[in-house]
Amino acid sequence: MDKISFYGLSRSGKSCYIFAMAQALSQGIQFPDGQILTVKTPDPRQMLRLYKAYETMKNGQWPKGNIESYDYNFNVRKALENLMSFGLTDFRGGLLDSMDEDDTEEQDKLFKSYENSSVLLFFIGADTIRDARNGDFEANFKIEYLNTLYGNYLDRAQDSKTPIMIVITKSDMLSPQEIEQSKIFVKKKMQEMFGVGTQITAAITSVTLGRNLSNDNGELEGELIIGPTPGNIHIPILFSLYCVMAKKLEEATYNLRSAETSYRGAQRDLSHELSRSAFARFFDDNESSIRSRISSYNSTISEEKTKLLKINETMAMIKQYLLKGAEVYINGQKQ
Ligand SMILES: Nc1nc2c(ncn2[C@@H]2O[C@H](COP(=O)(O)OP(=O)(O)O)[C@@H](O)[C@H]2O)c(=O)[nH]1
Ligand SMILES: [Mg+2]
Repeated sequence: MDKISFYGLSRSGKSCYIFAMAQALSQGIQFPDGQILTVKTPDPRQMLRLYKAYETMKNGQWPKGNIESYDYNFNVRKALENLMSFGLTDFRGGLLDSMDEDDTEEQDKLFKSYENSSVLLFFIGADTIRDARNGDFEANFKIEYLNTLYGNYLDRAQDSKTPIMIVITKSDMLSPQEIEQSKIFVKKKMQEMFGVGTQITAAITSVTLGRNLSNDNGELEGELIIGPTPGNIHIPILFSLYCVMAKKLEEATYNLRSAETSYRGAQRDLSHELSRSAFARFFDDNESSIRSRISSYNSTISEEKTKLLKINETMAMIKQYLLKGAEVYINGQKQ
């Protein structure tokens, strides 16, 4: 199972994003070829918890900060075929930036849990960015702190090439122009991730749960819009899927290359075998075992080629969606 890790301080919108995403994507989105992509948990209890949380919002209340951490797992299916299974944890509020001594152990577990992630998603609220742009010290520090957490990840991760995405939440608080300015501001603040020579894929996007949303003592005001609309909520998940598939593509390419090498080696063995005298081969005949090796490499080659073709097709489709909803940089180069 792939792991998608959520970074983000309290009230950055992580829990709300998870509830909205689960609700929107369980209904599915349609690709240009008519195929439907869905993201669903196969666990009835998780499904109920997600649904109840969404219902709370529908009924005009923001979810309360979670006092416990919850694990969720999801299957991503396209035309019913499972493309990816991923797990994510919604950590209890305040754990990531707690300075409480009592939290040290749980916090260490949290930092450790980020290891071996397939993707890192960094959540920053539009309100925080607005304050930071206005020179608010604490808001600036909050963004800075994410850089520190990323440094901590790099320190721990064996594979420091993990793709990352910055998700600006609550984008309904900003005008389209402010969203663009916020992206520029955050990219500058986290410029290490977007620099040349990193070999990593880094992306930035913005999401919202609706229009004119506000929180008045826990009451949700404004318009909640989380239907399967294009753009927005599904982008971080599509990005994750794209990254996981890119990895599968690499694996399949590697398997194909090594099967081709083995195939050529076996072909050489065969011609060597056939060039031996009939007398020698009478006592020690390798032809049939070599031929069966050749045919097994051959079937691996065609299997991997089919796999590659399919992955390529799906990735091309996801990419179209992705580039409409996110800025993606590979090794510092905008795609
Ligand atoms: N305007 C607006 N506010 C949001 C949105 N999503 C979340 N919020 C606000 O942000 C608060 C914290 O969100 P939450 O998901 O609990 O943050 P978490 O601590 O990172 O899990 C919510 O109570 C809402 O007031 C959004 O899409 N738009
Ligand atoms: Mg939360």
